[in-house]
Amino acid sequence: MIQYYDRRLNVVAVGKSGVGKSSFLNYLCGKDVFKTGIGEPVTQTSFDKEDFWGDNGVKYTLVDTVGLEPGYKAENCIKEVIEYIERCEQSENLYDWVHSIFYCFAASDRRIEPYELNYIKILQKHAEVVIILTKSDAVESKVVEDLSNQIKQELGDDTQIEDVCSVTEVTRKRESHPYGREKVLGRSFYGLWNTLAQKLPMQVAGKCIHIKDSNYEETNIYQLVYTPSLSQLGRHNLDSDDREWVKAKVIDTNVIIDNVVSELENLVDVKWKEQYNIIEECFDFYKGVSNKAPQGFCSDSSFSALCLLYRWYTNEFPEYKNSLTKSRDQMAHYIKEIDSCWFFDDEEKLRALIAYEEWRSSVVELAFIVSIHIQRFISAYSSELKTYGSYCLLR
Ligand SMILES: Nc1nc2c(ncn2[C@@H]2O[C@H](COP(=O)(O)OP(=O)(O)OP(=O)(O)O)[C@@H](O)[C@H]2O)c(=O)[nH]1
Ligand SMILES: [Mg+2]
Repeated sequence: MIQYYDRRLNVVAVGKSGVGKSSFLNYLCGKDVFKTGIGEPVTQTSFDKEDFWGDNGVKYTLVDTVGLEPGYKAENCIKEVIEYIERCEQSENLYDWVHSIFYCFAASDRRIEPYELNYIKILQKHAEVVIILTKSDAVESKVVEDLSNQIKQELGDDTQIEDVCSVTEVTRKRESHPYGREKVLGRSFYGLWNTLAQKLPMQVAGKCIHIKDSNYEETNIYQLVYTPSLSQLGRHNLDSDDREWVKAKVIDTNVIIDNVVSELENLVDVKWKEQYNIIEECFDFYKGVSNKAPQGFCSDSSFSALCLLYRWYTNEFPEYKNSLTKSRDQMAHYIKEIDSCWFFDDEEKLRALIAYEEWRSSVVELAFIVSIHIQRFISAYSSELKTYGSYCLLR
């Protein structure tokens, strides 16, 4: 089993300038390490880090970012955060990934604007997002309730939201003391499993979907499902340009299909087994903090999806491959015949068109079946991991 030395949960705080990101991170780790203040954007550099140990024995790495300023700058900041997440994902060690984003929103702003909801939706595609309603001490509880409802209405009922106060503040009107830390740290717990559920299936099967063609450009297996007919492309006259196009297309498609096949083999034989180390490590991590964690990966829906894929691959695929080769050779033959004569009659052209159609339908069928198998595996695997995640967290 792979040994991971530095077990931890990585959390990145994101949000508009001045909402209290740095104060909140200071409150979480119990130290004044991130600079805070009023007015001009205070935090000037992104991705400054601080480690601390939570009371549950879990190590956290907190990451601060520059505040989102309206317009172009905000979009750039979001892009930088996503690039940071992707950089972290390059690592094979799951404790290097970003597990949660704390999207901070000041409750005192009362209503969240559509552009911010949009940022959250974008970030959700890259990591688990917990929405932190900062400065909740400054508003009535009804405001927090309305805001939570608004967010849930827009982003779904299962959106994770927590209201907090990060500072001690005594004014003539009120006396505020920090609260919300434990709940937030508990929520960040979902992060590791959910990142696994989000990333692992794609990491394992992604290469069967995104494939390099003969020009080393990335194409997608679903694109093959929509391989167009020559009349859809306006190439049914088969003049010399069209014939060149058909030849190039066949070469391209062959490369793609060969690559899909070798990736399928890799998925079934190698990659799937490698995953178990990561999953086991994740189990171990959760067992360390919750005795409710299941002993092992015992559901087998992703495994049976993979078995179906394997069965198809060994029993039926050769037949598909055969008919593909046959129709491809036939088409090459007709195209060559047309190529070699100055005047060809309609019948010759028709034979070539029929041959293209036969080839196209074998490509479409093959791509369709592979896509269905891969999709079935990805969704089974992802929901299985999510289920384990929630099981581990039932306390
Ligand atoms: N009342 C109250 N004030 C807060 C809270 N959190 C932060 N503040 C105040 O809000 C101001 C801004 O806090 P920061 O933590 O610097 O905000 P930031 O989001 O890091 O800001 P930038 O670095 O500029 O993006 C500071 O004066 C904090 O004292 C809170 O929960 N309650
Ligand atoms: Mg700051």
